[in-house]
Amino acid sequence: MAAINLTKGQRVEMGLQKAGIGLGWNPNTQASADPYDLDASAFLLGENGKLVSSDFFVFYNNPASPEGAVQSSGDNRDGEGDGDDETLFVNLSAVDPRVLEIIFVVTIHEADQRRQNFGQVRNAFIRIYDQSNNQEICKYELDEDFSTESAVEFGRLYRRGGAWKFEAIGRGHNGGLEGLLTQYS
Ligand SMILES: [Ca+2]
Ligand SMILES: [Ca+2]
Repeated sequence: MAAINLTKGQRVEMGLQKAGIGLGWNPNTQASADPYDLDASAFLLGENGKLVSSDFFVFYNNPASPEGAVQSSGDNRDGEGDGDDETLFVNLSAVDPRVLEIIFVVTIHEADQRRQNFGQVRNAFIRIYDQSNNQEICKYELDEDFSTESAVEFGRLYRRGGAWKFEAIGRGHNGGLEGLLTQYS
């Protein structure tokens, strides 16, 4: 079980309107000849626990959900530089009413072919924060908590009583983004 770093979760759960999902990592040229290309993606699910439609899968080839409520900052392919290298911006007040929960995942692109996992990536993390005050709600250190894995379901935002709440999941996988897509389609 991975360590979960929950800080001031209760307060942030109330009235959370705009959230940022920040993914950061740094290159490690000693561990692999190929760059480490981590990707943050989102599945917007309806009442059956499946994607409302394929357009509601936000990833590097579909950088925004149809109603614009989830938008990607773009695909960073090497993690050069400090801070968040990829961000998913979520405007909860704009989410399509058919969407009941949003699952956030992080995967390593072509991890199997490149024989890569999170343990090899330097300073890899994923976090969720409240955009209104930059307060962090939850953060995983991917290289420590999921060292042998190449895909993690980070957490989910879900509707409850007219408000949105965040729940940390922290479930590692090795099936890549394709495996997760199969699960939620
Ligand atoms: Ca990427
Ligand atoms: Ca970086």
